[in-house]
Amino acid sequence: MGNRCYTMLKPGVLNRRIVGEVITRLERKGLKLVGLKMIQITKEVAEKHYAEHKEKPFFSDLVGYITSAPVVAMVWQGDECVTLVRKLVGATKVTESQPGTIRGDFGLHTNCNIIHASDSDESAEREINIFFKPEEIIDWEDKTAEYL
Ligand code: FUP
Repeated sequence: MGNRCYTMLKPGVLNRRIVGEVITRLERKGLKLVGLKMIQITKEVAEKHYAEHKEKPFFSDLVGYITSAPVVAMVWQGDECVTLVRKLVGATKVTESQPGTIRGDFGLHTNCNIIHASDSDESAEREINIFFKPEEIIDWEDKTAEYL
């Protein structure tokens, strides 16, 4: 089964009309999409998700941003999934994310970072539990996996 990564397209992706384009990048890598939904996050859920940043100066802007419009919440699955998704996503700071990565190609401001991806298997588990019920994750059978 490999491991899982919680990935969230933030409001900037809907605004730019590039939901499909960003999902395509993750899909084309060969990762398996096992959970997908559009949701309006509440302030409480946003604060829980970003709890580790509670004391940071950018915290309230971050919460304000991700609750400003719906997000697209996803669970991706595959071998080394967290590491691979983070590579496709690119560095946190816009000045450091390389062209060719999602943040490098589409992001203009670090605090309006357009995509979130779990940074470890532990945070993936925690974040998936915040946003998805077990029955919303479908580990469908991939009969073409051996050809990828
Ligand atoms: P990442 O795991 O790459 O999303 O990075 P962090 O967990 O460090 O950051 C989470 C979010 O905080 C980012 F999406 C944007 C915001 N942030 C800032 O606004 N300024 C910073 O200096 C760092 C992060």
